[in-house]
Formats: sequence, C-alpha cells, structure tokens
Amino acid sequence: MTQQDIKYSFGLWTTGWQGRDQFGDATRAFRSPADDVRKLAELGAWGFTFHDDDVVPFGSDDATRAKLLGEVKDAAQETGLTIEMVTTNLFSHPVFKDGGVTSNDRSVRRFALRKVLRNVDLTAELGAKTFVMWGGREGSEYDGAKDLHAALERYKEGVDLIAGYIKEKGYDIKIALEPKPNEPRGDIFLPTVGHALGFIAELEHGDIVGLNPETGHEQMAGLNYTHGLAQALWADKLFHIDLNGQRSIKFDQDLVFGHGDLLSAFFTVDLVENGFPASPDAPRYTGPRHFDYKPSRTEAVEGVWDSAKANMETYNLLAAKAKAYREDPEVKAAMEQAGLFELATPTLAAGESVADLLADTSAFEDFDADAAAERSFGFVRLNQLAIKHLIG
Ligand code: 3MF
Ligand code: MG
Ligand code: MG
Ligand code: MG
Repeated sequence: MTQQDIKYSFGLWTTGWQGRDQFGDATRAFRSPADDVRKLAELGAWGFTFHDDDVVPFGSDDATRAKLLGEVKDAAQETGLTIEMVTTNLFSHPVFKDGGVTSNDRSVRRFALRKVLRNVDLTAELGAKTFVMWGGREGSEYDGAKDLHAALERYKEGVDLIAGYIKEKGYDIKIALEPKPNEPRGDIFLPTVGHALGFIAELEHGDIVGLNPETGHEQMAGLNYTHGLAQALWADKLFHIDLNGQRSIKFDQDLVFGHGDLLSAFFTVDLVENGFPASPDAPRYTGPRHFDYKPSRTEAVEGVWDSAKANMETYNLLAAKAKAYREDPEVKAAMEQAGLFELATPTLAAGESVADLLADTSAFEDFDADAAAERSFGFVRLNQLAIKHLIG
C-alpha cells in the first residue's frame, strides 16, 4: 500500500469536540457536522464515522432527525467521503448513568436496545459495514453495586440480540466491541482486548462480532497496543481500529496519534501496514485507519484542523519509516539473528508426534541447556535499528 492509498477516517465527535471536560466548559463553538465532513475531505480524509447523537441531538423528533441526517448524507455524497462506521451513544444522557445494556434498571436496558437497533437500521441504510459498541457506562464504581455474573449475562444477551437482528435482516454489517478499562465508569466491563475476546467466544453470534481496539485504552491499562492488535488479528477479530495517543496510565488523553508513545506507534503502523514479519499468511488488517482523538481544548478552530492533519501526517511519516525499516537488509539480518523467522517454524516437525518428541533424546536428555542459554538474541541491536529508522 502506498501512502496515497491509505484510507483515513475520523469520528465526527473528534473534530466536533468542543473541549468540555470534567473541570471546564467548552472552549470552542459548535460547528455543523456536515461542515466538518467537508473540511475533512479537503484535508485528504477518506471517510468518517459518528454516533447517532453526534448528528441528531438526543430526543429530536423524526423530522429533525431526517433533516440533520440528510445534511450529513449530502456532505458525504458531495465530497465522496465514505461513512464507514456508525456507533450508538449509550453514555451521555443521564438515563445511562448505570449503563445501557447492563443497567440494573431493566427499563433502561430495553430503551438502550431500542436505541441501538434503530441505529443498526441507520447503519444499513447508510451502507456502513461496521457497527461499533463502546460500553463506556457498562460498569461500576463499587463492586457491591452489581451482580457481575448477571451483568455479563445481560451484556451477552444484548450483543447477541443485536447481532441476531443484523443476521435476521440480512445486513452486511459486523459489530466491533471497543474495550476500555475505566472512564467514565470506575471499572468498565470488557476492559481490555483480551477480556473482549474471551467474551466474544461465549456469544451465540460471535461470528459477526469482533473488536475495535483503541491505542489509548490499552495503554491506560498499562498494556501494549500493538500486542493487542496482534492477538485480535490472530483470532481473526480485528474489525476496526481507533488510533490516538496516550502518555502512560492516567486519564483518557485522546492525543493525536504518535503524540503519546511514539515508538509504540511506530510498531503499530509497522504491523498494520506491513503485517507480521515472519508470518506472511497471517490475517492482516484491511479496514480504515480511523482516528479517535480529541483536539486539545487549548486549540481554537485552526488547531482543530492542525491536529486532524497531524494524525494523518504522523501516520504517513511512520508508514514510510516502517517500510524502510522492513526493507533494510541490515534489519533483515538482525531479525534472522534474533530468531524471528525461527519462531514461525513449528516446534514439532511435520508428522512428528508427542511420542516422537518424548523419544528424541536431543530434545531433553542430551540437550545442553547451558549452551543454549548462551545465545545472544540481539534484540537490543534490532530495536536500535528501529530507533535509527524512526529518528535517523
Ligand atoms: C471513548 C471512546 C468512544 C468510542 C466511541 C465508539 C466517544 O473513550 O473511545 O468515543 O470510540 O463511542 O466508536
Ligand atoms: Mg476513547
Ligand atoms: Mg481515548
Ligand atoms: Mg474510541
């Protein structure tokens, strides 16, 4: 893929964020989502995404809804931008203060499901192929406040109901769950990629349910985003990505991609653009490079667009660096020495059985563990080559 082919998309809630936070009011005026679509197109984006409430304020009547959605659809048509993903806001209105599909209040759960199903219909109508579910309010502050078993049962009931509806309607849509450890809830259910993969395995309709991992969310849990993407790919569940920046374990910063852990961002881009170095047949991510960031509230409108551009520019720069890294013969030799390709060789030979392994004295009885322990893998040299490509 050349840089020109990279498909960038943005959530309308990103550029549209007015800067209201826990401690301060909005620092920017409201702009119409349709105008932001036009501006994103001008900056070179390929697509966009939105929550129902980003475009249609909660509680709007049908005529207002049709009018506002029409404006965004027109802007998409006019600019050629693709609406690639749609998602539901089950977190802003106070009714969702104890969650949507896992609220202790059954009437809220039924309302949440109706809000989601209506949005699934809209997703199909707009031709978007991915439906993200971020359960930001699905969780608790107090362990005694929830029957955790029942909460997971209700989560499963909700996701299976939605996935079952998608199948019943014959929609060409996949669900992508977005893990996050905390914020706004003290603890959010499905806190990490691994938890979400475990959850999907228990679903009835898990075949159309995958993941939308976000850089900062994994990093808020102290985890490695690239490793998370890799495991989602390995499970064939990487349906979508939310790229942004985060500096260590703290509140959700939603910085520009690369403005957090830059070296980690380099390896994220390397994986997404170049795949696994020793596993050419492994699943690859083919979806849009989607940014879910927040233009810092210190910025006026020009800073909003500077930051939107910065996401794409940083990604482009990292893609070029990662390509050069992969093509560098010195890197290839260092990878060889590091045993990267050796790891792709199955541990048992083709047709070899456990009995054969047990009978192989060279594997154990005669194995010189001390000699093997002397191997220097050269990981530091390999990493330094990555650094040289990144900042050289
Ligand atoms: C919050 C998020 C969400 C999700 C969105 C679904 C508001 O930290 O990341 O953004 O990405 O709800 O796409
Ligand atoms: Mg987020
Ligand atoms: Mg975030
Ligand atoms: Mg996100």
